[in-house]
Amino acid sequence: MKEKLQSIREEALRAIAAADAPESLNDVRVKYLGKKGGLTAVLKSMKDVAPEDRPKVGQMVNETREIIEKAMEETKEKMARALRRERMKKEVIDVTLPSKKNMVGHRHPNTIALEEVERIFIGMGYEVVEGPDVEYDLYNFEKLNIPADHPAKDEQDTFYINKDIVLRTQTSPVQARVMEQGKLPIRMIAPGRVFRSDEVDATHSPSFHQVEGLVVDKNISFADLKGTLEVFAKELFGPDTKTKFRPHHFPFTEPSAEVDVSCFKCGGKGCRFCKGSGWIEILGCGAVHPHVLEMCGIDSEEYTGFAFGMGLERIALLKYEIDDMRLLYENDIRFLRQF
Ligand code: 2U9
Repeated sequence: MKEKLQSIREEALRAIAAADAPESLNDVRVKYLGKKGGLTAVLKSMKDVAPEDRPKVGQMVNETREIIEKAMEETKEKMARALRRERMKKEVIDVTLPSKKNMVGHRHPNTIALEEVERIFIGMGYEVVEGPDVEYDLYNFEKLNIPADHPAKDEQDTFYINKDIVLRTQTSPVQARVMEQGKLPIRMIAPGRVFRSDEVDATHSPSFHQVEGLVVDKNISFADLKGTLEVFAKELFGPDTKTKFRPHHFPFTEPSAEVDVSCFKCGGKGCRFCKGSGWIEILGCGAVHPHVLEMCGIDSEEYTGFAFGMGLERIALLKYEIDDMRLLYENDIRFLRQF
């Protein structure tokens, strides 16, 4: 019996030493310590051992089992340590690698254009004033010298909430409200969303944005208007930009003009971008009509003013050479992330 146990122990220790993975260690455990293992077989043959020898044999079997289990445990830990070292080598993190780039949002071209226009006029001492999108007909039209029968008031151009209330077609009502407050002088711009019943196409949208400006003080002249808009144009489109004032008509300003800037692509020689003219229209302006001053409670004998208005999308489209306004509203990330 002693020789048998000796041979089982040596054979098991050899098998443990030869094991190269936890699975083969387990095979050894099953083969020698399991229900059908060598040691269990010896225990089952105990009935053939003389009763007086059984305690001794049982002790020898237990000693053999302990030796095999200890060897297995040591080998198992050695394997685990080797496996951990292997993983530490493979799964090393290079902390010097750049971090994963998170998706960062982008400012919309309209926002960039608005912030640029606001920066220029705030730099000239203007205040930025906002007002309601839903506006009384009184402020959107009548106070601006747009009489009841004016074509702009027709339903096809204006969204009416009811006969007295509209979606504002321009941000001018904000200026009228400021003038009514009677705090003079005024130097302000009014950015905001406006609404016109237009079909959507490459240059029109029923909802778009405007920036209008208003200066009211003593002795304000058309020369002040020209000088102000020349500085604005040079700031926005570059120091070599030239401006041209073309006579025009608006009910709320007299005299009125439309302003062109020399094409910033060809410097005024004429190209595809400016359709060969060398000039690009950017805004309208004029001296505030005295009747508008009076309707807003300002004495037109003592005070004069000038005003201007521009479409914000038009500025953005020009500055970024975008040829279709609809791109500004489709929220296509491939377009927006370029800005
Ligand atoms: C008051 C008095 C006068 C605002 C002005 C324009 C000229 C103008 C258009 C530009 C493109 C509207 O977005 S657009 O279609 N606007 O040309 N706007 S003068 O004049 C005012 C405003 C308020 C009390």
